[in-house]
Amino acid sequence: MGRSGPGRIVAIVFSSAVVGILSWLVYLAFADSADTPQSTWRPMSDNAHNIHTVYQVVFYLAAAVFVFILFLTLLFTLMFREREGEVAKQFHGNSKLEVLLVAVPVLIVVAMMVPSFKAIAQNTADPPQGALEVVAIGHQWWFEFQYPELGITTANELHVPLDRPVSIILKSDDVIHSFWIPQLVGKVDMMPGHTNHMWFTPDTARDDPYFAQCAEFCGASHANMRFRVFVDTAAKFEEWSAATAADAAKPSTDLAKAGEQQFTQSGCVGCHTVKGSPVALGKVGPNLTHVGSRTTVASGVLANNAENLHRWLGNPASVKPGSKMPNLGLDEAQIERLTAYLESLK
Ligand code: HEC
Ligand SMILES: [Cu+2]
Repeated sequence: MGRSGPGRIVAIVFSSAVVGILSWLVYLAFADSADTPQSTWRPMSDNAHNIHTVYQVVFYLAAAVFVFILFLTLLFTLMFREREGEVAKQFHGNSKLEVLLVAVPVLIVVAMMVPSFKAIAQNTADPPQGALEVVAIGHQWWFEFQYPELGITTANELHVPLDRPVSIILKSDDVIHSFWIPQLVGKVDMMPGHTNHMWFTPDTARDDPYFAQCAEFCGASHANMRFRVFVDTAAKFEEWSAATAADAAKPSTDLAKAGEQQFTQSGCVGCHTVKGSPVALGKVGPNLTHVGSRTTVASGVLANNAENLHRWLGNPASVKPGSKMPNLGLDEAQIERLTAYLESLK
């Protein structure tokens, strides 16, 4: 079968070159994307490493199959193409080939299955002793974080200490959401009426946040339901948790004091908690006790600054379509005061 001599060599060289160039382009695309902040190709926790190992096994096996099949397709197309004096021949009933065609895929599937089962068993095991417990609750469209042992309730920015296992208890207040920090852990569903668990041990502290987001379509602002994770050194985490467990700072400027009153008058207190305030006890929206210390507002969508707070208070739905925070029809002076108050909540 096939032809011999220079024709075959040309076909092999040509097919290899095409497949080689294609593979190189695919590789470049991936090598580049490895540095993007949501890439799972830079795992930074024990369980993220486990998941990445499975991913690599599957990815490289699939890549090998792809390259090999592409190469054979090109090669055979060239070698066995119809030409003057050549007649296409059909054959069937080659049992050696058939056994091979079943055995090789079975081996490939087993090679993917073993590390998958191992990773699933590790990731769903009980968290190690001494893990820090965090209850994460999904809301349309923001994340609430409670640290029962530290007396902290916060939102949209999760702080965890380096090298200590973190046990996440996942719940939902309304519809199904999914908790995903690509470089650290996930994704696991947050279900109404059912509690899920997972854990991870972050291995790289840094000042930059890890980006995270809801990974289960949950309505109009699903794409705007993000959060940030800060992996702090033990000392920095200690500092953060002491500050965050404390009552809110009292406003010191006249404008911020006026803002505190406005906060009650405009009914913000019915939906938001500010720890230490006798009236701000609402549980509908994010806990704002230390909102002034967060880097973002509106679940990671806006940088936390005066301009963006204006924008948010002026019309939340312009930032997040369908937002559960209503447009309260505030005038410019009211927004000014409220912004000063919110910024004072360090
Ligand atoms: C009916 C309940 C409700 C009222 C009243 C309300 N909010 Fe909200 N607020 C929410 C909800 C829900 C969110 C979360 C929205 C989201 O991120 O999708 C929110 C988010 C916020 C945020 C962003 C917090 C963060 O960490 O991302 C700020 C700031 C805020 N509200 C301030 C106010 C102020 C000031 C008032 C009063 C003028 C007010 N809210 C009134 C429900 C309410
Ligand atoms: Cu979602």
